[in-house]
Amino acid sequence: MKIAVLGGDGFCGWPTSLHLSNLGHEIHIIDNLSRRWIDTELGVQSLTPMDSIQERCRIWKETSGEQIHFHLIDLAKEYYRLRDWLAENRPDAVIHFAEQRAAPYSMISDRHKIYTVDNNINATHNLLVAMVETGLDAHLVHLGTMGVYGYSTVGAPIPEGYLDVSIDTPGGSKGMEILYPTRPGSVYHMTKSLDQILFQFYAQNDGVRVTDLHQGIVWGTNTDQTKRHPQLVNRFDYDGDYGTVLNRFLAQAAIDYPLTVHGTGGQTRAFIHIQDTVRCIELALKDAPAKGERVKIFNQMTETHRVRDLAELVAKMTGARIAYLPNPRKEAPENELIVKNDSFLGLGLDPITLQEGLLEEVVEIAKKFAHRVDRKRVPCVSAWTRDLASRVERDPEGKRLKSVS
Ligand code: NAD
Ligand code: USQ
Repeated sequence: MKIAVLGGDGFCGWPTSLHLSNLGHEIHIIDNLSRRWIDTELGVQSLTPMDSIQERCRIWKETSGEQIHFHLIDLAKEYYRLRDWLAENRPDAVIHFAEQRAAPYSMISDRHKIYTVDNNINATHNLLVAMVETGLDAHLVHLGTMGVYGYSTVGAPIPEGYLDVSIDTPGGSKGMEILYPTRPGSVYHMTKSLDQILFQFYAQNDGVRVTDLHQGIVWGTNTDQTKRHPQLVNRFDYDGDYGTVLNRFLAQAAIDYPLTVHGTGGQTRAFIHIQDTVRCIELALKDAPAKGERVKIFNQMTETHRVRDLAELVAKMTGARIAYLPNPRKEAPENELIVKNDSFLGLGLDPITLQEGLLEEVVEIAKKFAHRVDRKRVPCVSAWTRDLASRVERDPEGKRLKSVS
């Protein structure tokens, strides 16, 4: 297949591009490299040394013999270039990773909230309009998030996207299927909730074939392909805005920094290893919806864990100390989470779970590149409200915190 990977320079997009190229697909990465600019804005860098996207593609060609093409296009701002690229290249599938994906970044200030909404909603909407305008019947696979469901404990498993409800009408009770009600916990998560409505509309109105993958928190860094050459290494975010919880704990343990648990650590979240992310996308591509079918929604996660349990696991494994900190986020201090993921299991996913070996591999990588860590960039300082900001004063090493952006 000819596949456009939008956001293919990112943490999930790069290993997915390599995985699909390795399977023999023709890969075209489209990216505006905004994630690299945000690193510059925040004064931080990937823990692993990433080469330019052009250099990464050159090394992949040398290593595998396969060509990955790169196109610099801003999906949110360059509608006509995107439309013309799709019209000319007519990919069979489009994988859409290209959004601002950090909840803390989306909550830093009014500017960051507006940027996140403008970027994410325009990117998704421009893409859908361009597909309709060019009559492109490609399968659109979008990376959404488990966070659209919210984290209030309902006591029932979270279904894959849809909920059967019964409505009281004057003629009696009537059954209906609706999108699971969204309850986003950040401006970023809110954009993913809005994306769902855009997909629903264009699937219903124009027959666009969409699969929306509600992905949990991705951990790990290497995949079978990124391991093939040091310059194919994946990015690794450890900082307080982009670093996600388990990878942060593993990196913190590697640099002898207290593990930064927010609040009691009673938050339960869904997780998936990066190797399973790329495999799930391969599986989703093989199971495209038909024209006119409703949006397919899969929960792309393999297990759930409580934050404090993860911290205890990493502490036991490495001897790290745990710091329980005031939570900068407005979120339930404790929640239960049971999630259905039957679709991917049915398609043959054999889940990778938290094995010591894989956790240790991340610690080893973090130790190798520990000299690249700026300890001042480790704490989470982006607070959800002004009230919460007043509580987030000191980092776990006792120094006063300040925002960089
Ligand atoms: P990332 O920030 O590493 O990668 C996103 C890529 O998209 C970057 O290379 C960036 O430059 C590009 N991009 C952003 N806006 C763009 C635009 N307007 N035009 C062109 N390119 C643009 O993020 P990631 O971790 O790889 O996440 C990829 C997707 O998966 C995101 O949509 C995210 O919401 C979703 N997701 C990620 C995780 C996770 O734990 N990392 C979990 C669930 C869902
Ligand atoms: N947390 C800590 N300590 C930390 C960092 C985080 O206790 O040092 C806590 C947070 O307060 C939160 C939980 O860990 O309760 C998860 O935080 P996270 O930053 O790992 O994940 P999140 O903000 O939800 O976002 C990440 C990705 C996002 C994706 C989402 C999937 O950045 O792109 O959509 O995971 S999900 O969480 O399933 O919605």
